[in-house]
Amino acid sequence: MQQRLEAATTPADSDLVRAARGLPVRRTPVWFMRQAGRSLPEYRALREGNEMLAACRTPDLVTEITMQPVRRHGVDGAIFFSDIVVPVHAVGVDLDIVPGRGPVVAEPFRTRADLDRLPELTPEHVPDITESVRRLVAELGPVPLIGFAGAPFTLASYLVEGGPSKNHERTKALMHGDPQLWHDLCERLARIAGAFLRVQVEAGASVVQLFDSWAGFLSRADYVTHVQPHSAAALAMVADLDVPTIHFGVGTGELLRDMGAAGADVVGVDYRTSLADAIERLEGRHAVQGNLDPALLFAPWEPLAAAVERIVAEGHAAPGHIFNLGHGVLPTTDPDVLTRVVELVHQQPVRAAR
Ligand code: 1CP
Repeated sequence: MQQRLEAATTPADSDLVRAARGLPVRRTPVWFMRQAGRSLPEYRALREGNEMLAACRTPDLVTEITMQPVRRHGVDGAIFFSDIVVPVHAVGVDLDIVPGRGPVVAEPFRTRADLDRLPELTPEHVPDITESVRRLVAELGPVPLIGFAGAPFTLASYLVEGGPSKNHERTKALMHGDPQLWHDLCERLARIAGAFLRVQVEAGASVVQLFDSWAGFLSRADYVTHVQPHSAAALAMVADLDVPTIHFGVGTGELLRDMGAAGADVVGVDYRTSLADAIERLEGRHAVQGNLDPALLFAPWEPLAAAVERIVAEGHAAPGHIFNLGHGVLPTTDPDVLTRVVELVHQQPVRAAR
C-alpha cells in the first residue's frame, strides 16, 4: 500500500529533500542546473548594467534572480544565485567573471607563496550571502533552497590555469610536479568551500550541492589520490548540519563510485552515462540526480518527452531520484520547454513503496 503524504509545509518535508534522503515522495522532484540565468528574458533584463560578481553580492538581485525560475517553471528547488568563485573572491583573490568567458584570475596560483592568498573564509567575509539566503528562505516557504560550492579540484583549476581551461594542463602539472603543494592548495580550498556551504546552511538552505564540474577530466587514479579526499573534506564540513548533500561532475561515468564514496547523499549523473548504469555502479548506496541531455531541450516534443519518461522510470531503481539535466541549461533554451518538462515529470508515477 502506498502511504499518502500530505502536501509539504516545510522544506525539510519537500519532495526534493525526501528524495535526497531516499524517502517516499509525492512526485519526482525536478530542478535544473543553471535554471537561473540567460535562458530567462527576465534574468537578462535584471542583469543589464550589473556585473556578475557584483550581482552575486547584492541581496536584492540575488533573491529576485533565484526566485525567477521557481515562479516561472514551478521547480521543486531554488538554486542560490551565485558562482563557484564567489567565496575565493570574498577572501581576497583578485578575479573577475568575464561575460562570454567565465572566471578569470588576475594572478594565477603556481607557488607555495600563493597559499597565503587563501585565508579561511568566515561569515564576516560574506554577510550579504547570509542576508540573501535568509530573505530567500522566508520567501520560498516550503520550497527548499539549494546552496552550493565549487569542489576543490574545479576551483583549483580556475586558480591555477587563471581561467576556463580546455585541458587543465597546468593543474595536472602541479598535481604531479609538486603533490605536496597541490595537497595544501586543495586543503585550503576544501576549507573555503566547506565554510561557504556552512554559511548557506546556517542561514537556512535545506540542501547543498558540491560542483566538481571538471572532475571528468581526471583518470580514476588521479581522482582517488589527488582529489576525492579534498571533496570529502569539504562535504564533511556540513556533515553535522542535518541537510542532504549532492555531489556533481561532468563526464564522471568512470568516477561515480568514488564520487559517491566522498560522502554525499546524492550523486549527480551527467547525460553520458544512463541513469540505469549509474544506479548499478552506485550499488544502491546513494540517491541520484539527473540526467537529461540539455541539448535534447531543442528536439521536437515527442522524443524529448520519451527521454524524460525513460529517465523518471530508470530513476525508480535508485533509493531516491531528483530529476535534473545532465549539465546546465544552455543559454538559448526556450524556457517554455523547461516548464513543460517540469509538468511532465510531475505527471509521472512515482516508485511504489518498498
Ligand atoms: O553574465 C552571465 O550571465 C554570467 C553567466 C554565469 C551565471 C548565470 C556564470 C559565469 N555563473 C552563473 C551563475 C552560476 N554559476 C550558478 C547559479 C545559477 C543556476 O545554476 O541557476 C551556479 C550554480 C554556478 C556554478 C558554476 N560556475 C559552475 C558549476 C556549474 C557548472 O556549470 O558546471 C562553474 C564551472 C562555474 C564557472 C563559470 N561561471 C560562469 C561561467 C560562464 C562559468 C563556466 C566557465 C567555463 O567554461 O570554465
